[in-house]
This record gives sequence, structure tokens and C-alpha cells, in this order.
Amino acid sequence: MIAHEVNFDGLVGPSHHYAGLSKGNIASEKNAMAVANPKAAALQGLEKMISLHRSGFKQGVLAPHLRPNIDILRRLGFSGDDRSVIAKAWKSAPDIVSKCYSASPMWTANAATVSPAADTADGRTHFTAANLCRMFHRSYESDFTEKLLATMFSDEQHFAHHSALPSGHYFGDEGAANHTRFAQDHGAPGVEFFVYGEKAFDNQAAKPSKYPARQSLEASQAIARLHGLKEQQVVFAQQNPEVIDAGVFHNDVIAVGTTNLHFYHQHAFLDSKRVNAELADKFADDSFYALEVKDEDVTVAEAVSTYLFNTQLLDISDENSANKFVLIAPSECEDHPRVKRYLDQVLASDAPIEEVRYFNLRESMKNGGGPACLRLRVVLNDPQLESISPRVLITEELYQDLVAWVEKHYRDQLSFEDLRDPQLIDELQAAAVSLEHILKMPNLYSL
Ligand code: SUG
Repeated sequence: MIAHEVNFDGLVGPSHHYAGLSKGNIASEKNAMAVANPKAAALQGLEKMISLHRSGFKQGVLAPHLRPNIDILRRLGFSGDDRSVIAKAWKSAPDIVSKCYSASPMWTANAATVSPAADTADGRTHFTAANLCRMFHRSYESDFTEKLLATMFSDEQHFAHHSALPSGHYFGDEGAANHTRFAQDHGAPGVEFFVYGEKAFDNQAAKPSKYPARQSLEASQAIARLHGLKEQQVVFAQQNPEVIDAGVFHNDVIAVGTTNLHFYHQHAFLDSKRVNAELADKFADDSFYALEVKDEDVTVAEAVSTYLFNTQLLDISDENSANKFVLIAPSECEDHPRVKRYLDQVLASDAPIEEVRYFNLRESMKNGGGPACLRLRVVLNDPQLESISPRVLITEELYQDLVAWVEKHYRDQLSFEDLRDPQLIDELQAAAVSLEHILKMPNLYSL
């Protein structure tokens, strides 16, 4: 059946700020305490969404989570009304306040792992919300993510939802950032590629030494089971521990793929040759294309600083020519002479990438989130697409409404210190109530 890959981008929430919350994410650590511009961040994200919509791609939007998460602060012993909770927590633990204000759900590649209907045993699209248990500020995202996805993809005939995996690092799961799907076309049965950072139950196995491995093999295996995937459709691969220690905290910082193209760095995996041979073998025909970037062209450090691989590969094949892709890249790639030269060479070569489009996503990039982090891919066939609310799919009208909403409710400066301002709680709640109306999702935030 014909199906579309719909990119659901996270709308950047109004509490976007820089607090250095993610160990092993070099941009986040480097920009800790910089002053953020939440309004610019949200508008940059919306600009990418509308631009892809205008180019004919199906584009969706995922609502931000409500912040601050007062419930977590109460569970940690801070009591009173909302304002007192923040005031008390700020006094003794400002860093925890920041974590409860994090706008990290904007990176929807970490919201869930999604297996399209064409791959699963029961012919439904399966979602497993990511537990994100390695980083405290992200570890409480999954409750709302589950609710949001179940609200948006509610028809049980088409969609199945699984709760996040048990918490604790043994089942650390960071969602689609470590999951790629290859298929002849989006609607055909595919090969699902799960990349993990460590075998959590095996003390002898290779692991990174400096930074945490956020995804475990055990978690990836559980998701493949839950989604009803057959062995011959699944490939598991270990990330090279050395690249995790060099700042590749998710596989989507060093590899990207869709339909029949895998674009990755030579050092991405422990055994790249074996990995690509298995992918090619399990792929339906001999059209699988592995585009490997050599260290001499772009080093791992350059890939991490420019996010060359945290790009969106969009398949633009048509009846006249199969195998054409456009790459959606952050402007950091254009500004970097060696990376730009490499991309120009790819365009001039016979590799299937035909076009590169650069976007300014600097506010998100400064926290380690590029174009690919900002989107969750959901392959939907026509009946599935018809079953979801049109109000979560970007149109000119929705775009204008969201821009006006951002202009009205967002600050253009937010520092760590600003999080102590009790007024911010009210501002964020007012923004949330107004967004429920725009997206036609009453009671989404239960306010
Ligand atoms: O989990 N940054 C996110 C970035 C996520 C990127 N996603 C993908 N690669 N798919 C993270 O490290 C930083 C927040 C701060 O420091 O304020 C943060 O959470």
C-alpha cells in the first residue's frame, strides 16, 4: 500500500534554555548558562516545517510538554502552591528547577520508536515511548509523550501504543534517534535497524568509558519484540564506543538513512562492514546504497560540531527517476569549509543525494539538537492519515496560527536565573491553554 513518511517536528516550548544538562552532548555542555531566545528557537523550527510543507512533503507537529513539571518537584519534597514549590526548590536546588523546566521534548526523534504497519505482525503501526532514563531532565518525558501519541494516533484499528520500557539504565531507550528504517519505498515491508551503545547485562562487552551509552541492546530487542518484528527484518548494531566518547550520544549524530540509502561515518559502528552487509542482505533487492564518509573527508569531531549526519534525508524519487534524495542540513554544515566541500562533492558525484538545503536552527543546535533531532518520522498509509486530526498537519493556516501564538506567548530572552521568576509559571500555563485550542486538543495539558 502507498504510504508517506510524515515528519512530526517538535514545537519548541517556551521554556527553552541552556543549562548544560546532558553529559556527553558537547554542544549542551559548551553552551551551559548562555542566554536562550525561546521565541527565535520556536520560529526557526516552524520555518523548517513550513518550508518542507511548501515543497510538498507531509509535515506534522508535536505539541510541547507543559513546564515546569511541578509534580516532580513535589515528589522530591518541595511543597505548597506552585509558586512556593518553585521558590523553595530554587533556594536549595536551582539545578533541579532547571531540569523541571527543560524544553527537551522539542527533540521528538527521542519521543518514541515507530514501526510502520507494513513491518509489524498485526499490520498496525506500533509506537513505544522512549524512557530516556539516562538523563534526569528527560526521564519524565514519557508519561506525556504516551498521552500525546495516543491522542494523536487514536484509532486502534491502525495504531498500537506501548508504554515506555522499565526505567533504569539496563533498558535505556532513546527512541527513533537510534532506529532507522530501510525499505524499497515507504509503504513496502522494511528492514528496521536498531543501534545500541552497550550490552547492559554484559560486563565484559565493549562500552564507552567517558560518556554514558544511552541505548542498550536489551531495550532495542524489547522494542523489536513488542512491535512484532520478524528476525529477518531486523538488524542490531553496536555503536563504536569511541565515537560515544567523542560526543556521539545518539546514533543519529553519526548516521542517517531512509528507503534504500544509508549515509554514515566510517567510524559509526563497531563493525561497519558486517552491519552494511547484513542490511544489504536483508533488504528486499540489490538497490541498498551505503554511502560511507571517510575520516579523511570529515572527521568524527567535525561531524559532531556540524551535525553533518543529523540531517534529514528525504526521498524525492518519482516515476522518472528512482533513488533521489534531498538532504536537510543545519547551516553549521554550510559554514564549515571542509564539510561544505564534502557535500558539494557528493552533489557532483553519482551518489543519490541531489540537493542539500540548509536551515538556521542555531537555538536548538546549541543544545545539541539538529534537523533530525527535531523530527519523529511516522510512515502513514492513506487510511491512517485520514484517521488523524488534520490540525496536527502543517498547513499555511496552522503555520500562521502557530507563529502568532509564539509571537504572543514567548520571551525573546531566557536565562537560567530567569527560571526563578514566578511569573514564568503563569506565562507557560497561558500559552498551553491557548495551544490546546489551536491544535484542537482540549484538555491535553489537564489544566
Ligand atoms: O538529549 N539536549 C538533548 C539533545 C537531543 C538530540 N536528539 C537527537 N540526537 N536525536 C539531549 O542531549 C540539552 C538540554 C540542556 O542542556 O539544557 C539536551 O537535553
